[in-house]
Amino acid sequence: PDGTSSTPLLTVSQYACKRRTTTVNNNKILTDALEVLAESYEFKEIPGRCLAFRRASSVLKSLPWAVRCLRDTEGLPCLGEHSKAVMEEILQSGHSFEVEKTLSDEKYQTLKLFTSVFGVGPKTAEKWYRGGLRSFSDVLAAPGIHLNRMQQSGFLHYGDISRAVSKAEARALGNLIDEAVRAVTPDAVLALTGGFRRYRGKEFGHDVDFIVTTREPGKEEKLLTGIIERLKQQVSTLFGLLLYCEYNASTFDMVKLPSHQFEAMDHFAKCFLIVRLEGGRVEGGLHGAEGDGRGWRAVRVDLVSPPMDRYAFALLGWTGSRQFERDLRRFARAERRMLLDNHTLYDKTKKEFLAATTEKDIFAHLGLEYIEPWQRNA
Ligand code: TTP
Ligand code: MN
Ligand code: MN
Ligand code: MN
Repeated sequence: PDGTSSTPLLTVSQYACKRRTTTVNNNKILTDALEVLAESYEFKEIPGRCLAFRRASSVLKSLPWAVRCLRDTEGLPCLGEHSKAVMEEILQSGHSFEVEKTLSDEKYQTLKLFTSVFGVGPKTAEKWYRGGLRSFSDVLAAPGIHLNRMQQSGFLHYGDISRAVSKAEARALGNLIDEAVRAVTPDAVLALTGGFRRYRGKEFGHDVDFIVTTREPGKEEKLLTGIIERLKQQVSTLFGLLLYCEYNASTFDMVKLPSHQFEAMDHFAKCFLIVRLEGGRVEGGLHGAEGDGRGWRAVRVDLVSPPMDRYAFALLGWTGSRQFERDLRRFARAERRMLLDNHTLYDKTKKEFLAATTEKDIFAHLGLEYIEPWQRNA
């Protein structure tokens, strides 16, 4: 190497599960732009285009160097003509006309705002938009709009739960959940998953995700309901700890083959919570309408409870990132004739389920090099 070229010496795989992606993003200006377009095609329900922009963005995130001109990207996978045109414009002028137009588009802005509320997905956001609603006050004042319990909590705690969760807050929550878990079953297994398992350098997440299970077969569901009961009973300075709780019972059925859908929800018992965390004055104090003059904040927490023999699959599936998971499944299917989801790995050639007790077992079954959680930020 003569040091004059910044092009990669090693080939970059089209699969995120064959790349190492930390939270250090050397191409943030480009990936932010591509993700705006991905999101706008998601709102428009054009999944193919959405995915194309997400893949392009993900490849750029994995690069240990900054793209300076389009020539630097020669040989990189997943960069289509459209993505390249957007990149070229930004590299040359600092802006992309299409991205700026999208960002100033009323529909994009409104759907982005509405989907930022806990419990409001693209379908509901679209319906509200078509009904002429443009702001939260429009929604809250509109006659005939029924908000479900989740959405009501989403609006009630909007300021707090749209504010990033710090590592210190995630740790405090871990202690709180751990205490509840120990009180129910001393031999339970509790592990941090989701974004906070992937971040090393990065300090913030949008919620805190945990896997909880027990070595006693069939007891994992009771464990989860036990933890919820315990949290409900716990009071801190006159207030309950649980501000919101949606519990989904297990619909897990071993006979089912892994789903072909990428975004399919898994069938384990789980709950989506909003927890009241005391001592919220971490990292520069509280902000926003809710924050002033209080010593607490609301935090989103997810708990999932797989049976112990499904633990490795659930951990791998919940650690993310979403793009990493999509490509793990795509790789399994296209390159190995295997079906992977949060519950199982099925070999279509051998017609058998492959057992795993650790994530490493699953990577090995797939013939993939092990990728550490903090390298899965695809
Ligand atoms: P999220 O908590 O939504 O995302 P994240 O933790 O990766 O990032 P953030 O900091 O923004 O919270 O989901 C975590 C992972 O769990 C994600 O890869 C998707 C997966 N997941 C499932 O597999 N099944 C589910 O039912 C849900 C809700 C998530
Ligand atoms: Mn998360
Ligand atoms: Mn998220
Ligand atoms: Mn989550």
